[in-house]
Amino acid sequence: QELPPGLIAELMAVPPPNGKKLAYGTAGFRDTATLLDSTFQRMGVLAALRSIACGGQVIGLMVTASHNAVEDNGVKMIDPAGSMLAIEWEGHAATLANARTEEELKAILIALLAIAAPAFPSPSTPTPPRPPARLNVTLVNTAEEENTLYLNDKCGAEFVQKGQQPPKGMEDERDKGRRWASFDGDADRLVYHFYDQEGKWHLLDGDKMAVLAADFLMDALKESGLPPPGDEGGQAGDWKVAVVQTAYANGASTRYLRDKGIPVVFAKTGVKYVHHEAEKYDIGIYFEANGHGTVIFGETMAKAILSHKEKLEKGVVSESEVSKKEKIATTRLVCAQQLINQAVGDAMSDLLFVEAVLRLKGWDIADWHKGLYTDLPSKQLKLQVQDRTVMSCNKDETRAMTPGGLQEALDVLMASSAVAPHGRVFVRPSGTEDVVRVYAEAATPEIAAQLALDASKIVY
Ligand code: 16G
Ligand code: ZN
Repeated sequence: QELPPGLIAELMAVPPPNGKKLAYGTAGFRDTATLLDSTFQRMGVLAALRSIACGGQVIGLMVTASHNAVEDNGVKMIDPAGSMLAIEWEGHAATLANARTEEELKAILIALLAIAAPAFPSPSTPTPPRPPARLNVTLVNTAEEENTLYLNDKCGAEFVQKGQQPPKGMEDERDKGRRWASFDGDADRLVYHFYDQEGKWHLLDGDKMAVLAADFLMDALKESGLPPPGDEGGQAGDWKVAVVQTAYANGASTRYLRDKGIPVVFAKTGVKYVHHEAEKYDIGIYFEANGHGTVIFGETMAKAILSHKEKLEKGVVSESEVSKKEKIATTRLVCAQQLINQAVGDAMSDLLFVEAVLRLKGWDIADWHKGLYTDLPSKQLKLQVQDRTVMSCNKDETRAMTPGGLQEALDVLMASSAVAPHGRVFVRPSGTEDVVRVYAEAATPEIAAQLALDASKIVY
């Protein structure tokens, strides 16, 4: 197995930036655009190798810094199923990105070729793309509309969700009661927002979607009459359903789910962590507050739903009112599975799912906003620190492990009667920027802001 002639020379002509260690982070490489030329070129090469490793299937490269400002850039690799690059390959990506000399480059590429093509598998045929569906939407903040508009500049899911403010272009929207959605640059985040009757603006974030999805799917599951897993003796409740949240989930959403008997588990921030956790369930629902998320159905569950649907259709179960209801609910489960992108959170399919659920419930966005729970006010800060790596957290990032004494000091803050009830604060090092993030929530915006400020003083 040989490298294509001239490849090394081509790569050597675009050296990596001096004195910079490039890392494949939470979602690929992220940096100032001018530092990433060599990385983009090399990820092209790596994508070819990954494709060989996957039997010739299509590999994707997403080129954008997602929600970041236009000076930032990013590149992440997508596996054939549409999911994030297999974790074992993240290390290969970093090694390749940082190789400096001709010898290093050669060694790593030959090693990767050997990993990718041990037995020269024959390429499989890629699945043809499906024809696009039509949806009647009004687009705002498009590049055509205004030449000076940059990606994510005063708009986009991050601007709206983190800043808790409407995007640019919404000035005339008060009193119209319409619902709006904001995506991010690579369309894997979605948040909704609207102005109510009084002209007050409201945000519906990932937590609101998680709860809407969980409510809808739990109801459908109950009404479907789906038999329990296993051959006999089980109960319908033996199916394992859970919502996976991160520490950023609004406490009111967690409480609502638990009160309804829907299990909630926590995972580290980042799609790959929450997705991995959700895979442990028959139905795993995950949405980060920032709008990333989806629903995944386990294999046993997916099969059980389909065979139940067949049984109902064949009339094996009697034609009663009950079975009519069961049929509708089962069809909803089947359709939800087909509509939702189970490979990864996808703003477009999430939007279609939300639209469908609202339609079925007969809800407008105000009903969705009021009908489930009311968000606790929250406040986020980002702190420039000398070295964010001195800070580390436990597995689900709900507690700081180092530096020593930090969590204890935060615990003292949370125990204070001034923040009771509902006061909660946590800190974590960002996985995408050189900062430490602080999140606080409490019964009022003022208390949340004060709690965030007090926590920042402890960090400094
Ligand atoms: C990335 C992650 C997102 C996470 C965010 C946290 C993906 C596709 N994106 O954008 O899930 O919420 O990082 O950023 O995994 P932070 O570590 O800077 O707070
Ligand atoms: Zn994104």
